[in-house]
Amino acid sequence: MYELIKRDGLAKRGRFHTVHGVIETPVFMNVGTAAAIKGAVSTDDLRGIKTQVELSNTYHLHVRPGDEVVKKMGGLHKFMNWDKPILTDSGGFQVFSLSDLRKIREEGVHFHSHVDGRKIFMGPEESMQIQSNLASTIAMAFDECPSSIADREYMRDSVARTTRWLARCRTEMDRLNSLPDTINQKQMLFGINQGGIYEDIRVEHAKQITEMELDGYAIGGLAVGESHEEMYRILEAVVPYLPVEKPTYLMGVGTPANILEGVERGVDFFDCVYPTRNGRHGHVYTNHGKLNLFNAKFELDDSPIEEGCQCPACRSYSRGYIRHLLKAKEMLGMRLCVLHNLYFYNTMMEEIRAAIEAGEYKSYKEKKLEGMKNGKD
Ligand code: PRF
Ligand code: ZN
Repeated sequence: MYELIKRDGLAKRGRFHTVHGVIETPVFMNVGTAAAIKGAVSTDDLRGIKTQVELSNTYHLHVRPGDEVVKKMGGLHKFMNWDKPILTDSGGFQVFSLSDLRKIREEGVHFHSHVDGRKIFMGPEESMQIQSNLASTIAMAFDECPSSIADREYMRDSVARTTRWLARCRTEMDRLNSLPDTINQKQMLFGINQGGIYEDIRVEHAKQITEMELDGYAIGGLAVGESHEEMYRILEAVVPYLPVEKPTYLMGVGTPANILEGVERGVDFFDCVYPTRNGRHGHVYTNHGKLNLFNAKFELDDSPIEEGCQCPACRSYSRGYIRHLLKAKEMLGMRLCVLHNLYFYNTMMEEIRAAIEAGEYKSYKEKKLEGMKNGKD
């Protein structure tokens, strides 16, 4: 159940109630694709860096260790020792981005595993069954994420199929939630809006999926190669057609600037691999822009990544030391950068929520963007 607490322009400050606790929104979900945050970050670490929601992937966990294994181990929460909300992505997007030799049919997608090449079939029912076995808090609908350069005709057909798949997801999720041996019988389902950069297809699809009265609505198929301006244009076109009394989730987005712009256009949930992936490469976010800690100028720098940052890296270590760890390929180097980056994102979301509550979102956003731009290194 989503509670809208305050609006500031289109920006929403909300509270999403789940069986695994409350999510304060806007929120950034921390990505742990295979039930692990890359960079040797434990769930205990997550508790210390303001993480509210962990995100894992249906496709990866189905391939390894297998969703049946996770179910036998008591579900994802118990398996990874995380009792707060978990969102699982449906597998649709990962199948399209990771596997080759895939065939899309009305019943679902036939493809080869990226681990051992074995043949796998996944359709709406399979995706729901896997997510039910994982027992996440929120399951995502099985969708097709078409290429950003798909033509109108392909996009129309694809979106129509995604809508039919959504109806099947809904039926299957209702059935699974009523079974006695289902771990989370209150599993929620979010629908996903598609339509590429075609505003009319997006809006028509948004109207159709909104009728299905799901627990939330995601906007997929963005940040797949189109420009930032195009992404913002699509958000402006489609968000007004999604219900304000439900959460809106912009999938796989993005940079701090993308998130600030998304919030301004009414988005509640975000997720992205940037903080973890960049951290593993020694790229760290600060309020004065991004730093590359491999840079020689940090060799004798005894200040923290960001002055005043309360993350586990900045509280104890200098840029110079972390640079040394990264250069020596010590795992601790990556780990500290990932912890700092996730803390940076989660703290920015906290600031965003406070700014909306204070009715000062626009000025907050502009100041934040200006700072990150000015200090560009
Ligand atoms: N669909 C699903 N997951 C996603 C996307 C999508 O379109 C995207 C696109 N940015 C990221 N993750 N199911
Ligand atoms: Zn820090």
